[in-house]
Amino acid sequence: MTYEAILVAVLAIVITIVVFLVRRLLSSGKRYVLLTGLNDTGKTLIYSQLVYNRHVATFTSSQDNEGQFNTQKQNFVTLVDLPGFHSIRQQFFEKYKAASKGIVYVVDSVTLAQNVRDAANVLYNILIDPT
Ligand SMILES: Nc1nc2c(ncn2[C@@H]2O[C@H](COP(=O)(O)OP(=O)(O)OP(=O)(O)O)[C@@H](O)[C@H]2O)c(=O)[nH]1
Ligand SMILES: [Mg+2]
Repeated sequence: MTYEAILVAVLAIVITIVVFLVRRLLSSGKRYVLLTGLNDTGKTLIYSQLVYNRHVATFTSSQDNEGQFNTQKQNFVTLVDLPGFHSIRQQFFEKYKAASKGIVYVVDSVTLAQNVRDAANVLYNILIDPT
């Protein structure tokens, strides 16, 4: 093997390590998985099933719920159930979006046909958010 080939290989390894470390550093502050969507789509119900393993009677949320979900691989994910009511939905999304590593957008297949325009708008605004 020539000297240049060894140099290129070492350089490739160094770049890979640097990219890996930078990505880890950038994602280290991200710890939430958000449950969002229109109101009455079943977010709080899904949250209570995943966090408490219980099916509860719910009411329209006016606050956020934060809890730990234990995945099959014994990792804990901090799940956040956000209120879906239109006048408060955005403020709660703003509160968590920068620290979120994933977003679950919940739609209710029964009511989607009536709400498809709103559901699409809210999803579109999430997808174009530069954060
Ligand atoms: N959408 C939906 N609702 C269900 C389902 N099964 C039961 N529900 C009931 O429908 C209601 C809506 O559920 P929630 O989980 O409170 O809805 P949400 O998305 O948290 O609503 P907001 O907090 O207003 O954003 C509750 O009364 C549920 O118990 C289901 O499969 N889909
Ligand atoms: Mg709710």
